[in-house]
Amino acid sequence: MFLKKNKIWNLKESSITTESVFNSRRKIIKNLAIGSLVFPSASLIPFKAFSSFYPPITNNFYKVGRDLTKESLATTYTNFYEFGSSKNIWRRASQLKTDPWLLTIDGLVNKPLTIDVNDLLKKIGGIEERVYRFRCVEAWSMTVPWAGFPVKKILSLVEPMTDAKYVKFETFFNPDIAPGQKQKWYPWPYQEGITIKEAKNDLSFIATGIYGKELPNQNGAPLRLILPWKYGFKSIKSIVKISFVNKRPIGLWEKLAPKEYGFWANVNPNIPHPRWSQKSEQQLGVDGRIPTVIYNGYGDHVASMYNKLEKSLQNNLFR
Ligand SMILES: Nc1nc2c(c(=O)[nH]1)N[C@H]1C(S)=C(S)[C@@H](COP(=O)(O)O)O[C@H]1N2
Ligand SMILES: [Mo]
Repeated sequence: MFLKKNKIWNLKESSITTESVFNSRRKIIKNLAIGSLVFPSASLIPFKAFSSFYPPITNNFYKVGRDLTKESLATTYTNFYEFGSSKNIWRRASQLKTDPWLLTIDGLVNKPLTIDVNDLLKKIGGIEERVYRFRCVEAWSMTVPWAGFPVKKILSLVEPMTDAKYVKFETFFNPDIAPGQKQKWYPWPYQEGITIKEAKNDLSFIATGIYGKELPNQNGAPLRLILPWKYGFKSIKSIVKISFVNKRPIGLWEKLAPKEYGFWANVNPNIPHPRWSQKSEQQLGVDGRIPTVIYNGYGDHVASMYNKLEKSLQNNLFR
């Protein structure tokens, strides 16, 4: 119907099946100041102190088999509920000050750390570029070059203790600059979690850049998680804290709607979201839909992690 005649990246937020449908069900009046989207030129993206790390060297190990999404789409059609529940919050997100930016790494580690992101990148020894597919639970997808480093480098830095079972990530909390955080029905700050095993997987990535430049704020500056075999909501933006814990973290979406947004959230076309199918996806900027692939096509690298799951987590398998 509507979706066939209109491209999702041109649609009003209210007309697509999104996480925000949840809001309308709760009779929340959404802040929809939407006309048509206007795309910025790349030159509008501000440069910060760690621009000296760019452009990064490309790591071609992971193949995508798809064309890159246009940069103007990937940087203007974004989910960042701290700045509002519509996709076109990119202008508003420019209010976030991302330099300096302190990251705290704590919990069950031998060497806890609070460090500025610039110093962290120096300590880690620089960044690399990887092109990944990215699939949102709302069934849109993109293919973009991220710059950053594997999550496992954080583990080498802080040395998790043996009883650390999960890694919990937390976004900033600052309602003065992020108006979405004045909406008290969300359990701010945005949180997400993965297992230690997942954190050690080479695919798990912390992005600091996109398209050969630093991340624009709307894509999660100055550092965000990227887990290309999981639905996009796991890829938490603008991280201020990483904690090593022994209890399974509960993400913001899982807290709000546990039957719809579970812990694993591995991309799986055979398990529909309770309110829509996951069988196919709409690539940003590309006409027509393509079939969605299990683990978003990364099964060779990740499937073995899910052979033997803890009993308590099995009913939370893919959602
Ligand atoms: N802090 C925070 N991180 C977040 C979100 C958010 O609202 N807040 N949205 C998530 C969702 S639902 C998706 S699909 C991706 C979108 O990433 P992108 O805007 O860079 O495409 O970010 C994820 N990370
Ligand atoms: Mo998403």
